[in-house]
Amino acid sequence: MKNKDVRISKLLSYVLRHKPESIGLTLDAQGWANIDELVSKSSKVRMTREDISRVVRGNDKQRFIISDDGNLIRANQGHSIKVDLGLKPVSPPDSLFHGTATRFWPSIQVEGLKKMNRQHVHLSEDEETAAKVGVRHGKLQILTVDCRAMVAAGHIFYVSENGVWLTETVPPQFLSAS
Ligand code: HQG
Repeated sequence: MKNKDVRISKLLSYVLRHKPESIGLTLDAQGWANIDELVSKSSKVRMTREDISRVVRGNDKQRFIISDDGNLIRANQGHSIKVDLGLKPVSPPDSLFHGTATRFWPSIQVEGLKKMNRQHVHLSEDEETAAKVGVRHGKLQILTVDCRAMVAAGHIFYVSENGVWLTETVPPQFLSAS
């Protein structure tokens, strides 16, 4: 991705997931922002509607989605602000993965996986994706989540538009280090 597009993508992540008010933007209850308003309010990172649709199409993780009428945009997941993504419970595979840093493992073993600043704990279908998520934090630690046992214990899973698995919390008894 070009430098300019990376800057746009980062700005979109920041305002659509975390701090819309930083540019005076308001999201609706479902997390949607009006694209024209976003274009006019984003003064530090200048962008056009065309820039936005190019960044949304080319995004490696499909982080954003544009509404069918082309007027609205929202992040598919990763929010720290409260939005209702309208996610429906989905039956997960038997196992999912979570990539984290080795230094977090002692505390995770005691507390389980918590959602920290986000709305959900994020889990991946394959170890490769989990590894990419984990190395962002330091020395990689991959954890395997026993979803079968979690479902049996009444835990609920969701999957975002871009294939990230989401759940409220993963208690330590469902985690193993690999
Ligand atoms: C850790 C990126 C200590 C947790 C990625 C993680 C993902 C604990 C960190 C998405 C803990 C939170 C989310 C506990 C959890 N004790 N540490 N009890 N419970 N943690 O960034 O899952 O590029 O909020 O293991 O690709 O790393 O932004 O979550 O290391 O999909 O689109 O606390 O963000 O996507 O870190 O990443 P994060 P995450 P984007």
